[in-house]
Amino acid sequence: MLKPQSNAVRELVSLDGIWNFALAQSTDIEAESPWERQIPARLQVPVPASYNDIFVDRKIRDHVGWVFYQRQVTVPRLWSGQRYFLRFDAATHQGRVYIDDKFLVEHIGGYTPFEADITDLVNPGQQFRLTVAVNNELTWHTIPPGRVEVLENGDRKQHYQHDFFNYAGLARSVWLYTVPKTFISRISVNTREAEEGQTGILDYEVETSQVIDGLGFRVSVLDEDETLVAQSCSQRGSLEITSVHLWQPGAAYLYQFRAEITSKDSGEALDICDVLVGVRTVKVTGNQFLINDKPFYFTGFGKHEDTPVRGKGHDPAYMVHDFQLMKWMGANSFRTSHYPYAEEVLEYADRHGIVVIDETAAVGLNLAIVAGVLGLKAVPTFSPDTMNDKTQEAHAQGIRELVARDKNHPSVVMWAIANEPSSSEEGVREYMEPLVALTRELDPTRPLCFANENQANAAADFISDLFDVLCLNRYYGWYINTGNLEAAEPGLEKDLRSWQSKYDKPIIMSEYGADTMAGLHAVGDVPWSEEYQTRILEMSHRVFDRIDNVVGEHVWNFADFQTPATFIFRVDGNKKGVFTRDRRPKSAVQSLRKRWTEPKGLKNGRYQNVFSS
Ligand code: GCB
Repeated sequence: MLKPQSNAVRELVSLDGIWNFALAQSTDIEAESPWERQIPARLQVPVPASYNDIFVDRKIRDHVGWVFYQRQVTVPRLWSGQRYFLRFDAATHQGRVYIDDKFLVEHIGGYTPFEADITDLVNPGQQFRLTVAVNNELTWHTIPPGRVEVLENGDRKQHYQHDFFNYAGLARSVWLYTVPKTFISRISVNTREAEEGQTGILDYEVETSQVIDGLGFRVSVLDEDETLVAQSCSQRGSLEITSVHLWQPGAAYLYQFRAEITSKDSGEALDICDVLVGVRTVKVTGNQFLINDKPFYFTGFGKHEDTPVRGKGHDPAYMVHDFQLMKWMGANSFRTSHYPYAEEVLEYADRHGIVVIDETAAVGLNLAIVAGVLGLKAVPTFSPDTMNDKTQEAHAQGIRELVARDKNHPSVVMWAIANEPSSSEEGVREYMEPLVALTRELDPTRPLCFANENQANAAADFISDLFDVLCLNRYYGWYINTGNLEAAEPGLEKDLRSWQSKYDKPIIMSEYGADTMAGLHAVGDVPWSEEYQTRILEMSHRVFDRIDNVVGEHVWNFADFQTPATFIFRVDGNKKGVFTRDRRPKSAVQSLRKRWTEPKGLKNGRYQNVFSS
């Protein structure tokens, strides 16, 4: 889905700001129909932001079910003759939109955009009441999954298996935008290098809202100096860029790919749509991950979209600051754990040469872990009563929407289709195999991975052969061998070697680390101290350097983040960040920075990090 844009022929109006807000009084929102009237301004919320931490009322923070957002919107009179759309960058986890009294559109899936054409519903110059109902409930048939329990007093409680707070609402921007009557509706660009290297090839396809008989069409590619480097009049084909500037990790170069519908007579542009593309290749060969045919070593983090007050609300200041901190440390990459991030994040990564592993919201497909933590009898994860065909279909839809939104971003080098699914349980292969096939069909150019959890070790796991890269989440020294690094080091090494010898695929350590209270210092291996976090990371690095197939290390986590209140083993959230939630460094940052910017490179000089000083 194309991101809306403003240019000579398209207009874009932000509907961000302060909206009126109300909680649903029951589960039957049709009976309440709040869209039929003005929601009073007694409660107001900012958009974009999760609503949970904005108020002081626990009933709002922990509300389970529907909430309503409302504001007035006017379609400019000058938009006559155009088509106009409402676009929501995300509604977490389900959104229903109403224009005055009328239902417009529904979308399920909390981290991907949706939109609807309202041209035939609202006239230019007309004001309308825009109401968005947003539901935060997670069930066995949503991605991520969860379960709602009805308590004795009738209150409803949301349970879920993932380790981050279920922030909800309109956490990303809302837009009103125009396109001409006949418009460009989809652009897909894949890039590669011609055999001889100096030439870049763009394989592209442009869809229009209707067949453009009687109109002209052109695509043009401009370099960063705005020089035209390739052009064509065909809606699909391949374009060649000679003396191409490749998009490289740490040294981005973006071409502007412009599609235009034109007047046959004058050649004037009737619609214009731009996407920025980078020419680069990604490949897995043997035990290497290659970007532009060069072995790449991932340094960086699993992250979260999580900041104080805003929850998962997209915030450009935090976004840019996080990228600055990562670059300063020599982090060349991150994983969008555990859901697709705001598209602005990918645009920034494209622009600055940061490599991204792009993950779906399929986290918590694992009833064994929670049972283990709480000492309960495990319920089967994959069964008609738990994760079933409907869950799989929601997951497939999540993959379709992720690939559709992000496939043109050069920063995205791999799809992670799930985090820690129960991959040693019966039924996992039947569940995952079709999803792997679907992702490969949607995008044959990028490798695939999932993040594997410790219980599904190399001997027990049923699905790793389906993937290109082994991403392992391991907590030696923390959940395993707590406080005992002498035992943790050989344990981690044995574990990694077992994967290496079984599959001989590239291995990325997609999570490792330790909870750490900023300011707690201790001599010796004292869990929660800053020194212990550093020592766990350094122990892990010694092991990675000894294992050939390890091609990357993503520390869990970049920053501390909020978790559900019911997790009493968390103190105001997960503290595995190397930065606090307000982005102050813990001492591990210096050790990581030293390793990742070491001029002699990583793995005894085998890999030069792009941010090495
Ligand atoms: C994991 C999960 C991540 C958790 C982390 C932890 O394996 O993938 O979501 O936050 O462990 O800190 O326990």
